Amino acid sequence: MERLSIGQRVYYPHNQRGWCLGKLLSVNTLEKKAEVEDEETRSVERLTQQSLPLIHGFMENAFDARDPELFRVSDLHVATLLHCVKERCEKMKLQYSRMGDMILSINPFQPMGFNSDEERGKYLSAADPMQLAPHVWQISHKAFTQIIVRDQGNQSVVISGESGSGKTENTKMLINYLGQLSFKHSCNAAQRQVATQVSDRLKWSNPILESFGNARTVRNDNSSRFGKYTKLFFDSKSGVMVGGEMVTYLLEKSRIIYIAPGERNYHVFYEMLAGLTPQEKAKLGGLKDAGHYKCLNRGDTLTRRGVDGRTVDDSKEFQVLTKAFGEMGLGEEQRWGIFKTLAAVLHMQDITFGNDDNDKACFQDASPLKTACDLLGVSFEALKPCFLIKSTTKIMTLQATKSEAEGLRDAFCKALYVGLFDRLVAVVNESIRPAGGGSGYKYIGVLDIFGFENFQKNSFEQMCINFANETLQNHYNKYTFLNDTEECQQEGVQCPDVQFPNNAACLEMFGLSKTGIFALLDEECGVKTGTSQNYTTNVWNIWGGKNDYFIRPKTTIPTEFGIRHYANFVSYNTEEWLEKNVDSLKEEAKKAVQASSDRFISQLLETIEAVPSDGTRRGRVTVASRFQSQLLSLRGELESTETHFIRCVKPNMSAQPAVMDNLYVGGQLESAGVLQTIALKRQGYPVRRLLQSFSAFFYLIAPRRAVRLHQQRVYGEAVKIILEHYKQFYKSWQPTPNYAVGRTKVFMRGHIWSTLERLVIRRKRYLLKRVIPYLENWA
Ligand code: AD9
Ligand code: MG
Repeated sequence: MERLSIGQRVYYPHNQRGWCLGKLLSVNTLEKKAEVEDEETRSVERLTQQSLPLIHGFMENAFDARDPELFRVSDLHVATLLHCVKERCEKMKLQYSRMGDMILSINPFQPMGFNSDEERGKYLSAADPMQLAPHVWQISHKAFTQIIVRDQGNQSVVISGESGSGKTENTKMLINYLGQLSFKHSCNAAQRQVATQVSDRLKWSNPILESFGNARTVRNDNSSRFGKYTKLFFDSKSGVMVGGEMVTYLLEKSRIIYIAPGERNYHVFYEMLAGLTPQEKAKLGGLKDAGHYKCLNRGDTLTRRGVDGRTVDDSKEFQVLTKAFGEMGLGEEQRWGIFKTLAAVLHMQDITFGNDDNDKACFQDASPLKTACDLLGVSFEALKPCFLIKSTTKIMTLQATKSEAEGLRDAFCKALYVGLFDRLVAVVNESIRPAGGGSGYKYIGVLDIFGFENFQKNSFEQMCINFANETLQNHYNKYTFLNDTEECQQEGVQCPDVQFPNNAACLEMFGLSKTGIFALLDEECGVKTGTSQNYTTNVWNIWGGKNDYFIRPKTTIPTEFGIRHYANFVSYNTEEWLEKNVDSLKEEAKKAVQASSDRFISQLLETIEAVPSDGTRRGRVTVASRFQSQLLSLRGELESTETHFIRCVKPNMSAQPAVMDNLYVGGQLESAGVLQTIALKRQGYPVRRLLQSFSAFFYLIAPRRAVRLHQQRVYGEAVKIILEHYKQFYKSWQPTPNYAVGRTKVFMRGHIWSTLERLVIRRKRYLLKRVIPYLENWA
């Protein structure tokens, strides 16, 4: 525990309310107890052994909430940072702060004036937008300047934060701004046409991809259930955006069949059912309302809230969607192909199976399948056996049980939906791809991935999502750390041995080629008799007690294990992982669809891998291995660019504007690397100031020689003298090195800066109280 005095204002950790401010009433070091009077509630809180060492003295003037640069918070502690951010969010109603080169964004959960088109215009027309208040637009501006003005290499923007923290909204703003910048740079009609066309198409791709790839979850009413990396190509001479390209990652398939309480299926189903006319619904096999379908109503939630906090009108969204189809060049035939596929998925969910005399599956009601086949233009006779037969070899045919038949039906629905999603991404790509492909152009890549998730029950999807976030975190750590080292080298300052938070061992545990958590799953999938329990036992045996990130649960039933992710501890339940890891679309089903009389539908399953009829799984590309290799290439891609980071924070769980939950946000600041970055800087030299501004700031308390040197503009020497001078008086400045004077900047530890700052403040107060009134009287 720090040395604290009774009556002092302190931050203390409260179990429910996170870091709070209070007055220290008593401390009993022998019994390891303390009492604090909370400033907000006025209640007396008794602190025990665990929280006692965490009490942290409140420092006056530790931060100025009006200052958007969080690195200038002089007391680098999570509580101080949290209170600074809280004041900016709650009192000043601000969304963005700066952390050096990064932007920290707190989801405002309401439309804000500073995000308006008018404000954007100010950034676009400013001589130097970096001088304006922090905003994601500055990241766009910076990335653009790097490739167009400074002729640097390709750029990327990584937007991270947990689910519902505002990544997707920020991504849209970033891309939109780049489109505007491109337009601003176009000098003739032809260029203007290209610039407008590309950014319009990018804009219209949003309603399509969000309808098909976003859904309401308990964390976010518009949660992205896929990752998206958008590359925007620029003509480096003119600065005009000439096209784009999108890569998507791992759309969550299970949602098409199963949704948890309080959640919805993909938006498009509700939008379509709300927006189609009764005649159109009749044409689609007699579609009913969303409430009718189990796969849509199971979550007991049929609506969602929009950006303004009000319930979204799904039928209006449907109009936007159909307009977007038109803008993307999708004709009537293709649009109907899309609706027919969606309708077929819904109808097929109504197929019911029963048991025949041999306890094997038979259709109880096959009419929904007939309807679906008619819509898909697929032969009923060809598709029917795909649900009833498990495998066929030369020797025998194995019939499916009732639950296996249901599984085969669901796999078919998932394949259709994922195929449709992939097709739409391809349509978007075709419409934005630059003439001749992207080679020869510089690009800015923007990554908006599904945020870190921790539900009550976490399955395979959550593990993939969290693994992706873990991978990005690793990129962030390395990147920040290396940048730090680089600045030291440029300034000719020796870098202290900085320990950066390294989650490499966690990533390795997932990715090792034979014993990794993913490889073990693939191996189990290759075993005919494989089960998720065997898989879990293997994971327990290999990783239990051997890796700090792995937690083996106390239970003896092997269906669970826990991972200490960078953001939080997550307990995973491994039921159905084998099925989820292997695409189980049957080859015959794929062939039946490929033979469809509808051209659009016949091409839908091209990207989907199918299982051979003999039922073997060995040697096939699994979901896990595909996802891993996708992430690996994304990683390589990011490493080849200059990355800019935007850290998004969700202020509270209930999506309320301007309310910050200390405990929740404190956790995010700590885990998202915000504090790790600061801690990292703290181990090194967190405070870095230009020599001139440092010597100007401490002019009032500088020894005479330093003042003289400052006047002669020999700032480096002046700074050295100031620091040497005060070093004599402060024990805490030992042992060295505590500071270093570089070529253009002075590097120092936080306490040196705060000591000097206190001295300056005291001197100013003295002057204000004593000298100035005296001078005034005298005048
Ligand atoms: V997830 O990982 O995809 O589940 P995101 O993408 O981080 O998540 P998203 O951008 O979808 O979160 O934001 C969640 C919700 O917060 C939005 O649907 C809006 O209702 C709200 N939001 C986010 N950003 C803003 C904003 N700049 N202004 C107003 C916002 N509301
Ligand atoms: Mg999102």
